[in-house]
Amino acid sequence: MNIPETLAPLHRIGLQDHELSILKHDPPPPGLVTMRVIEVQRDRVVLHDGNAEHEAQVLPALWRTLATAQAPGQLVPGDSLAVGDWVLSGREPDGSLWVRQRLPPRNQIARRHRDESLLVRQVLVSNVDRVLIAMGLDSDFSTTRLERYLLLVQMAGVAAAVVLTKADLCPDVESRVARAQAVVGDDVPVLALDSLAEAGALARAALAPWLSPGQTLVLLGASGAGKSTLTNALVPSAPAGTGAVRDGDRRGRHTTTVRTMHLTPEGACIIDTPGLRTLRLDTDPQALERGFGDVAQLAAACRFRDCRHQGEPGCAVRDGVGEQRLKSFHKLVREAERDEQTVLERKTERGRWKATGRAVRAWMKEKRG
Ligand SMILES: Nc1nc2c(ncn2[C@@H]2O[C@H](COP(=O)(O)OP(=O)(O)O)[C@@H](O)[C@H]2O)c(=O)[nH]1
Ligand SMILES: [Mg+2]
Ligand SMILES: [Zn+2]
Repeated sequence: MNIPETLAPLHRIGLQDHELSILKHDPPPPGLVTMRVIEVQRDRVVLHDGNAEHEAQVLPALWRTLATAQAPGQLVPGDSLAVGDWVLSGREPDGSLWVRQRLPPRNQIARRHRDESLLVRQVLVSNVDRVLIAMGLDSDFSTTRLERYLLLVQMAGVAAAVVLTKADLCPDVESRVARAQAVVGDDVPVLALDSLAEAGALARAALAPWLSPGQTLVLLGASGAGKSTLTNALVPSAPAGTGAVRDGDRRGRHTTTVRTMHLTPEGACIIDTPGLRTLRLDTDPQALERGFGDVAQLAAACRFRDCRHQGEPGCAVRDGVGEQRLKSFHKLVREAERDEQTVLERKTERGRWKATGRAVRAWMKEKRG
């Protein structure tokens, strides 16, 4: 990649060919500067220009446009600025910095989230090269959760690795590593480590293959999995919140939107995230089957083309994949179907109210003459 000198600082914070070609093709208007989002709060963001951090506000029109965006064929609307995004921002005469545009992301990791009664799409992080799925080898260990996180990552088209933390607390590391490896398949690396050992040196060595300059990594996993501890091991200079000061001064529900990017000494960008209480995949049943590669492959040999692999005669999937695997698949399909149902019902309901409203107005008009 041939980087113009002016963009060199951005390369240090993860700028890649995708953004470079956008910026070359469509240079930012005078006064607007390209920066990366490293933290998102409810009412403001923190940006990095490759040299320093800057607090900024976001134009309400940009929030609105993103929030109501709905990709074609997508069930649930919603897009938002996320950590990892590249944005164009400019300073006002009063010195305040405003985000005006977002460059189209190269990828997004998003989940479906129920916000009060509405189903929305919530972007967790954008423009990442690899997701490290963190899971503790203690009581946090769960192969079904691992399966779900892996699908989230793979369906976003992003590479994954599984980092099993707290190896020091687990008496049978090898068998758990083997179980995790069996769930994720041979193409996804699985490693076990003790993030606290040798002041984090062990963790840094284990993750070295993914820490090359300009790489963006994100840590995902349940609360308590050891994500912040690992971040601290990788970024000794900028401690992430392990329940310490940085997290403590953030209030209430705002905390849940904070995802912070740090630079490692090797030059990689690492994004720590808060744990997700629920992880609802943003997908439909058809895409889900494609996501379960083994199911999709076997399904071609089922006798019925619309086989649901639930005991139909001549089902190749039922015999070919493990019982647990099939159970996970059906559970996720049911979840996706329920979401579809919810959205359709709400649409019908809205339609009914509109029709009632029209009837009432017509009746009133008639009465008034
Ligand atoms: N013994 C041990 N404890 C760990 C390890 N990784 C994390 N912890 C502890 O697990 C707890 C939760 O870790 P934290 O990083 O805050 O989890 P997060 O919620 O995923 O960010 C903390 O008390 C850490 O000290 C590890 O590899 N070994
Ligand atoms: Mg944490
Ligand atoms: Zn079948």
